[in-house]
Amino acid sequence: PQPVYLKDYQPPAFRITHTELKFDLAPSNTRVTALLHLERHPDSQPGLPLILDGEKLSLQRIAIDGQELQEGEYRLDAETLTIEDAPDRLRLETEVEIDPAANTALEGLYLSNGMFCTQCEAQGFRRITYYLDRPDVMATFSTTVIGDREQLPVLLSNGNPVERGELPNGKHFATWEDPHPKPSYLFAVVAGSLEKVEDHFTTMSGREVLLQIWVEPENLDKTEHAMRSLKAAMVWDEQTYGREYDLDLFMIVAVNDFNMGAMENKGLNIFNSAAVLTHPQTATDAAYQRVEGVVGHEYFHNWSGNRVTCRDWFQLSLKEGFTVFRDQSFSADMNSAPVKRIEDVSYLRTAQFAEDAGPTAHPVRPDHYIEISNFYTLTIYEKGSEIVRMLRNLLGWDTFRQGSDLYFARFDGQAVTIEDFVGCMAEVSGLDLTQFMLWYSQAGTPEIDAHGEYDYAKAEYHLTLRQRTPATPGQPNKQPLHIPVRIGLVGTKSGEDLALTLNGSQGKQSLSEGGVLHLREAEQTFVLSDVAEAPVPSLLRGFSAPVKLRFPYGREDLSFLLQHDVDGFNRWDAGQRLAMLALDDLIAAHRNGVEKVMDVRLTEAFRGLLTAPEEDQAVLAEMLTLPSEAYIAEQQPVVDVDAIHAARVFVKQSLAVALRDEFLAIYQANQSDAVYAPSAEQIAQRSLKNVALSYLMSIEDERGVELAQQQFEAGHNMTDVRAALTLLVHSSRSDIAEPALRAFGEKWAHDPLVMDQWFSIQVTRPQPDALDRVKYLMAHPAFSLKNPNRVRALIGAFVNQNRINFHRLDGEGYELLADVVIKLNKLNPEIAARIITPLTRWRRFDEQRQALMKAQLERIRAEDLSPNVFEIVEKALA
Ligand code: B3K
Ligand code: ZN
Repeated sequence: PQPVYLKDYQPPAFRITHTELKFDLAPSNTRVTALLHLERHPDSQPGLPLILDGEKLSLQRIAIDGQELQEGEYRLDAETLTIEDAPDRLRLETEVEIDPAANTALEGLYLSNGMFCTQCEAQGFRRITYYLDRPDVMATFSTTVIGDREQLPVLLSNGNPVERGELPNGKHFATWEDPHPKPSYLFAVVAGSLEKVEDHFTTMSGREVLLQIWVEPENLDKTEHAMRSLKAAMVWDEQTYGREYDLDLFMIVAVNDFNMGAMENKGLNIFNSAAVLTHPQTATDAAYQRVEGVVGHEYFHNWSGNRVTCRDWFQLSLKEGFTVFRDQSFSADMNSAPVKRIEDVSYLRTAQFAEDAGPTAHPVRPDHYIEISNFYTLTIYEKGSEIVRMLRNLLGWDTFRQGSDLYFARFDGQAVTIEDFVGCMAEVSGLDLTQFMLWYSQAGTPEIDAHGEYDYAKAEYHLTLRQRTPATPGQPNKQPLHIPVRIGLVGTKSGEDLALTLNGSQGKQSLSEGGVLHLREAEQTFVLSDVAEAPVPSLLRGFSAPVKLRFPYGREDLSFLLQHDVDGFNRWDAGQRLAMLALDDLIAAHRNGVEKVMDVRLTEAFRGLLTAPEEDQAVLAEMLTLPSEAYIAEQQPVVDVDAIHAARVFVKQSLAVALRDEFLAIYQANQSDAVYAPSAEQIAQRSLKNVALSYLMSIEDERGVELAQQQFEAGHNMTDVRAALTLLVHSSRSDIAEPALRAFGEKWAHDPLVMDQWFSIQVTRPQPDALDRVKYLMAHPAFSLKNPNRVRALIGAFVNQNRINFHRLDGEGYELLADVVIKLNKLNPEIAARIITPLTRWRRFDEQRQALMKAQLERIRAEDLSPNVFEIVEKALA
């Protein structure tokens, strides 16, 4: 397979003004008739042929302006249909046959549990019909869906329903019209035996919108939270961004087999059932929050993505980075804002930083790709969101909002580029964002080394920041970036924030508004004057830029910030840094075979957290959570899987022994019999209680075991049940693990989303039998390699969240993953190319593991590979 390059972008030779589609649905032979109203693009060179995309289609008929084409008047290959001498204006009619039942890739039209559905982004539409399948070709659509009346009573597509009726042979049809021109990737069809819940929304200008959530009948009681989230998202986007919904109908459909979380098809969002269904008995707090976030995300795409879309797929972060930023802000407003920030940053710093440090590192706007499906990455999404957040921080909210308004007004109905977006921000603010654009073109995580000096005599604080971005594949040399560094100086005597006066080339300037330093040079010293007392600097507040910042903090400094920093995020981060210092020592001790000794300062810091009243209980739960093994691994030059695990267990157990009564008190103080609600307050209580329980269970404290068992048996809600079950199953005692596991498995055998949790809990056990369990469970009747949720729950959880067992020194973990990748490569290349990720990181480990991982990558490379897996494996071995 050949790469596509951003620099080769050409506008399309033709455009499509209107698309008429007819689907005659049948599992193995669906007929798709397409009538495309085409005309030559005014900017294109004359005489260019008409080249349509099409894959896995069986062409039955082709006509131009009613005239059947004969062989020789068009050309077909595996990926295109070419017409050399197309007129400047034409109506092209094609009829193709496709096989949804055989579609295990879940791209294009496929069957899920007897229901027809589509996934077209990025290039799935070309598996439905011949088309100009690129985002800068936008057309209005009129779609007729024909299906069996009994088996497919519900027939949906984008836009508004305009007609339905009966047909011979037990069939019926429905016709839909979407008046908003859209690219093919936003097209959708759904047909099945579905039922709906309905609600209404009145937009800010007073228009009535009908809201529908379509699910399989047994899930009708699991839609309430999604509906509430949808209405909240609609209000939020009006109030926050001035964006109103633009059709009379908005539909969400829940589908069991889905590669991603959800898809923003115009007026007809299709969701992975895991991202829409909730019930207190079956979904955890995390699942509730995910549903709220994903419902918001897809809804927000209606403007950031659909009304204004991407010119080409290199611009993917234009819609994804901005929309993630929007959904993160929405969730922050609905729940605890500091906790949301902590969660998002934790995710970024573990997973995205790891991507940046590995062989698949790429810029937020890549300049080439082989398979675009491989670029729905943490870098495009999460780092892309951080870039938009930096713009917000540099401009301030009000100006940023003006820029957003300008962007939507100016480019409504168009397919545009990242320059267009940033250009609006530059225009409204007057800021020069030329250097800032490097964030989109340079891969890798910038590193900042910070040094501070307090000059008593002059009452000045000198902060020196040195930035560098490490080399990434294809980018050996990097330029300095424009980095917003939000800071505070906390007085060591007063414990309070000191006023910030920047003494720069333009004289003294107050930094009180936000305290953002603009780092632009490779090395820059900032002089802060009138600093009345020696301070401890609080750097990168709110994680103002996606960088690694090093500062030689002592443990006293960190304990001090943990107590006094007014920035909730940095207070948490100070705790994480303090824990990291202790963990580093213990990792070294483990490696050197020296006795491990717990850092009393960490114990005392935790004692302080547990006993001093903390206003924000949700933040407290985060502060009591130790850095994950994945995060610790990110900090190591060579990842020592066993030492990391041992050190973390040691810290956890030491804290549990020293603070047993305090944890018990926290547990008891947060127990509640209140009726379940996914409210910020209740979620905070539950997480605090369950963190406390996890400490007690880490030492298998008798009282702890008793409480975990009680909590499991009480069955109050899935959050508590799952937390308790995890602790029981992850313990070393099979006498408490097995009965609980069995009871849970029997109770929920009928619910695939709960069985996913049952799979994950078992295969993330730190006990040595975990790998055998994975193999055993792969043969379980509830497991299927064809279902992405099952694959993620069983295989994904094992390879990503059970590091000591996946990285077993006999290499069996690696072999198991390679076996799965080889099978999925044929069934579902998109999922195969994702699940392989941990193997691609082989250079981060010791020599022995490197060799074992590499051998498995080479074994995979010897197979007949999909472009998806090929691209990733080639990069990993390069
Ligand atoms: N836009 C979709 C991405 C689906 C692409 C899968 N190949 C999900 C989202 O970001 O909303
Ligand atoms: Zn998205």
